[in-house]
Amino acid sequence: MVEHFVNRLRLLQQYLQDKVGCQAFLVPRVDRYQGEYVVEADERLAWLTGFTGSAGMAIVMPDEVALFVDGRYTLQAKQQVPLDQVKVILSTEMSAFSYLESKLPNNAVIAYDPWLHTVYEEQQWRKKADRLGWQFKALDENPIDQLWLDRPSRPLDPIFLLDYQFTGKSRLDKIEDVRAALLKAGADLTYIGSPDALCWLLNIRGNDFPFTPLVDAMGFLDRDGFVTLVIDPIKVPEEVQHSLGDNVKILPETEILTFLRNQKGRKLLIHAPSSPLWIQQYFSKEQLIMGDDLIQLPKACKNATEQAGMRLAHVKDGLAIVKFLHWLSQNADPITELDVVDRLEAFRAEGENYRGPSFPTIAGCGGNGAIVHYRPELKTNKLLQEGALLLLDSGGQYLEGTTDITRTIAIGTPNDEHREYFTRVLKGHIALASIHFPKGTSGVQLDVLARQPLWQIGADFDHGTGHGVGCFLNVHEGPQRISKAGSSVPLQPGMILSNEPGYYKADGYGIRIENLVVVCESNIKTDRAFYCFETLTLVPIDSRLIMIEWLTAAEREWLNNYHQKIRDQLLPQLEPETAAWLMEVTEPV
Ligand SMILES: [Mn+2]
Repeated sequence: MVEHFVNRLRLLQQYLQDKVGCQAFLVPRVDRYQGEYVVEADERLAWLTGFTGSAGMAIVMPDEVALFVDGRYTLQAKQQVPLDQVKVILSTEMSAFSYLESKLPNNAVIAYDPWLHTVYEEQQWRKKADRLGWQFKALDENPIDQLWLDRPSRPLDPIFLLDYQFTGKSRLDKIEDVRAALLKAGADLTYIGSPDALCWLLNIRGNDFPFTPLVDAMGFLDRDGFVTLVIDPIKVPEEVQHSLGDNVKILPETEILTFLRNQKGRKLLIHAPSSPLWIQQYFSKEQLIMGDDLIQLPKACKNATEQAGMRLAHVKDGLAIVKFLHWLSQNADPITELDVVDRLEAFRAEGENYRGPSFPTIAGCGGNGAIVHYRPELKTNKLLQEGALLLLDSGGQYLEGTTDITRTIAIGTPNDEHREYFTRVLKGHIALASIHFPKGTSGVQLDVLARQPLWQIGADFDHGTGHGVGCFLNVHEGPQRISKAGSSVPLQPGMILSNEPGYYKADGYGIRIENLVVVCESNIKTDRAFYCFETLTLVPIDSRLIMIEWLTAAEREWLNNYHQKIRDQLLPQLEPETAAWLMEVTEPV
């Protein structure tokens, strides 16, 4: 298998030498949408090098290839790429550009595909390029696409409309709001390069990407309220086109160049971190307005219908996981991590309007649980062993909403170390879940609440505490976030985030407790605007792992109220045996 990649790399090096004439060519993992999941036709980095991780970039030089990955992927990259051809480099130890600086002469030519790099990236390059005299050369065709003879075609699945009962706001109302912001920014049109933004705006969804119901399309919103939807027309069924109405013009990708050339003298608003350089090429400096993504924030603040949908999705998800946990507690046969993944998926699939997992399920037993981005495969698959902890992080896509939940489950009897760390993680989780905070507070200010019980003993976890979550969209979305180097965007009512502190002991175990929360108006008596979180996730927390005597009265009350809420919401829909089990594991402490 590895020989494939050796051959492909050689072919590319030859092509670059013969047809491009450059000292380096950049091959990022991202596609033109800069998203987390890409369609098969855009898996260029994997095709070229064998590396299948979700982030990374290769630099191809005439006699050397380097692959830059983050800490999650060094091991995986070294297993997948031909190591005698490709040097795997940890990007936090050396950036791609420091590396280039050590390798390339002044005045070197660095080639790139302008669809795959953003305006923001280019601004960063400029600083280096000017000093070193490097020339960045945008290529009209990606050389990999020329060499990849059996490249899969782009997905042709039809798009579908998401009904008002799920979206709670019409396409026209959304367009009108975003248009108002566009006029305020003094622009004539804006580019919509994130498929989730486009899907939200037009109330459409699709089946093009794994784990997320996005459409392989981009768009432009005009100051006159027209949306140009750049998509293969074959993907738009007649009745959908009819419903989209006259405000939405379908434009085949082959005509995008003509469309852009027709924008003479008009001002384009672009959001530098999400706009590909390709778009920018067709506008003069005077025509470009660098500004905000106009859709990200309104999309993040879920309306009442979306919030109700997210609650309903969490009832269905809660039922599935409770059935799974009950099954697990009854099961006496040996089971593996992959059995866990399959069984959980089968329970989720019973839910109405379920559309599949929202990301690959993480089921890590013992030491596997300590690998934060682990996902079980045949090679790593472990039996669940007596005395170990199982970390189970999974989520579902339902027409009503998206879920993401982690539970840590004791297999048999946990030891004191497990219980002590679990209890600290739980205390942090509860502190964040029960905080009231003034309007204007951002996630970066709240992050420490979830870490304090760990910091107290010199422990920590190396991931964010919370990410934004879309509504039947991406399981990871911005601008809201709760983390150390957090976003400074204030948390606003309707935003949905995860609350997921953890603790990991390498080769030992992983602990994480993750619920989704929605930002709400606080009911404490004050003359200021105060917000709080409502927890959406409805799955019991394993009380065998809690040092009850370590909890304060308020923490015990939170746990008991949480478990009571789960009983109220789930019991009416459970079979007697499962209901009895749920009663038992949600006994007040
Ligand atoms: Mn999460």
